[in-house]
Amino acid sequence: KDGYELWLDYDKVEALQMKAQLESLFSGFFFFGESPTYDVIRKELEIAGEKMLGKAPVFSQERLGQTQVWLGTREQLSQVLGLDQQAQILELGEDGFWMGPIIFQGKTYFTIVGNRPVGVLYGVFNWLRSIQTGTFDPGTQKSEQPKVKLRMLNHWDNLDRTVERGYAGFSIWDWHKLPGYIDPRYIDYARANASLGINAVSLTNVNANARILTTDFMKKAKVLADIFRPYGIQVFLTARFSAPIEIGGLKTADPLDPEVIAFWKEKTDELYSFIPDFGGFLVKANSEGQPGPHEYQRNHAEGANVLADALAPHGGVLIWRAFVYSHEVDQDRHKQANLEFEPLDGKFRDNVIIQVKNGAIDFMPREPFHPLFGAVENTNLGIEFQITQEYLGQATQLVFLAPMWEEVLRSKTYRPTPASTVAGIIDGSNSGQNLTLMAGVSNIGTDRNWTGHLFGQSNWYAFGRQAWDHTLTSAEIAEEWTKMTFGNSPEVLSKIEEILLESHEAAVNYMMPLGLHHIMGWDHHYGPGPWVTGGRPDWTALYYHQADSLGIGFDRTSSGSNALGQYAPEIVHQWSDPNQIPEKYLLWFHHLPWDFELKSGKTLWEEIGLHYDQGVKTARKMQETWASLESELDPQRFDHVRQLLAIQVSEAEWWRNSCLLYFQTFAKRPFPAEIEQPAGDLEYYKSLRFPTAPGIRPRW
Ligand code: BDP
Repeated sequence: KDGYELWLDYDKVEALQMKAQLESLFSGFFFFGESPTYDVIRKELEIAGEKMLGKAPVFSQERLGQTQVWLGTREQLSQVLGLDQQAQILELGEDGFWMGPIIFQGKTYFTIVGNRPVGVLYGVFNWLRSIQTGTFDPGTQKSEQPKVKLRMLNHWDNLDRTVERGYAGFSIWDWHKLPGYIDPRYIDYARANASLGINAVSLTNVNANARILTTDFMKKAKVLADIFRPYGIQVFLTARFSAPIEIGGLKTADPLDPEVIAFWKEKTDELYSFIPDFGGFLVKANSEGQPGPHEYQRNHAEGANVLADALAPHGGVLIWRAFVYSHEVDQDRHKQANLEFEPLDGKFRDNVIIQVKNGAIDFMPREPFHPLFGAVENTNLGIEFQITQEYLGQATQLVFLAPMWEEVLRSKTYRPTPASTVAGIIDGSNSGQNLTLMAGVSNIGTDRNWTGHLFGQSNWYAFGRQAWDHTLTSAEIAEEWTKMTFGNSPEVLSKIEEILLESHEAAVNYMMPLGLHHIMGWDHHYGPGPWVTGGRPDWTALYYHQADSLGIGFDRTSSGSNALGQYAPEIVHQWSDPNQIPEKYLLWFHHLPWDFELKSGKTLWEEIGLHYDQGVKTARKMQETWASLESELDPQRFDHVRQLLAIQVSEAEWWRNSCLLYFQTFAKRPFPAEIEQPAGDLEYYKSLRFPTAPGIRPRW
């Protein structure tokens, strides 16, 4: 077992009763119609049947006779569904499904229905999952529909196959051999995504290359779109704002210039001639050196709308990122997105979604939610998470991200209504928006196990499940993934779940506890770098932690940058007070004396030490727990994770020692007696260099 099969390795069903039931069901599937998606379902049932029962499923040609399972759309099954039932299924929307027993002429058929074939596919994957997790009951009815319309992976893949912030090898898109050669991985990738309900992918890096919009590359992208279509997956591409100059031969990319408008229209029309269901463009503009409308004194809405107008006749969506900041702006970086986007509320076309990172800085190990959520009323907002662990241990560390995403999604924004949450804004229930999006920056590459660290798979999985249903808890997702990946043994389950669920807090503790942020290594972002200085101030650590002889932390209250003022008054009120703000966000918003007393009665300096030390201890505990599973797991996966956990523990120690020794130079206080005393000296840690750390962006 090398991890290639992901969570779709369908264990043999041993329980006798379940086995008998499944053998019966697998002896007769009938599809009420035809669709390329049904071919995909047949293939999946073949894989599952072989693996779970050791035999191929039987696909019958007649509705009755030997048939046990019915599959089809609501329309296809209209003759056998009651009117009420049809109405209920219709309510489930484009991607929803219903499953359960239907009694027809005295015989019971286990039935899976969607409004479209892809709904049937989602139902089948859900059914197979329920078998694998031991929750399937053929007698009960179940229906689901996703909470968010676009459940999307963003690949930061370059055309030369390097991956920005990729830690799992190279890009799986082999542009050189496309369109002629179809790597079987494309199909396995589509299958994995569909099993979670992921229905959109942006193939290329947000730091975009205009060449992707040339005819040659459109032909290549078309092949991928054709492969993904039966799996219900739409293709998006990143559009470089200066493409009219770079590949259009124009002198300007001014979005209001008639020739530029014509360029985007022609390019878009051409794309749709190759990919009739093309999803749309994803754009990073005027951020970190990327070109954008500001070069022409136009704002983000003027920039976005020209692309949106080109897409609109085809039903396409324009996703414009809110990740904008500039060191030339005399404002705390935290505030810049709101300063630019709040005044543009209501100015974007209906087919525009603003894609907002979960927090205002940049995918830090923990961030309070982004203040744009709740700050605009007439703008579609989507959320962007980072599945690839750029700031969370890259591919050497096991960090399960579901708890972090859950924390953000459930955060109360208090706007537009007092009960609003981030999840309620992005799924439309609080905001009223119809166009909804959850995006995750992919962690997938050519490594045999897809994600570098085997447990990176749990983050791909968790993202897909939360995008489908953000009410699932991290614990539920951890349980599902563990059962699907390692089987149903109670001991394995409880130990791996424990590891998963404590891993994020552990990483926050040994990297950036109590609201510290952006203190990682320069550029590659690998390892600690609280001393990083020089160059752009907003890329240094000193800008963020502000440690001095008096204390530590970034004052973002009204006495400082007042970024806090961008949140709802309820939050401003609570978080302005260092005694009331949740301590996990303390130093994000407050600069406090080293002797400031925390809820524990200990000083800030002591608590910083205790948190770092606790992080190391938990990492060691994770390592021990894993070691205790040796006899329960296959040697290949066991050893892979064992080795990586040893690296993780040493990296946790490295983080703790570096940060504590460095902060001590300001605090000038001894370390708390109860922690392991940081070994080594600061100069040693500062001298370490990592020229081979992967995933650095190409130079612009
Ligand atoms: C940062 C990454 C950088 C990305 C940027 C982005 O370090 O490589 O280009 O995010 O989201 O976290 O655009």
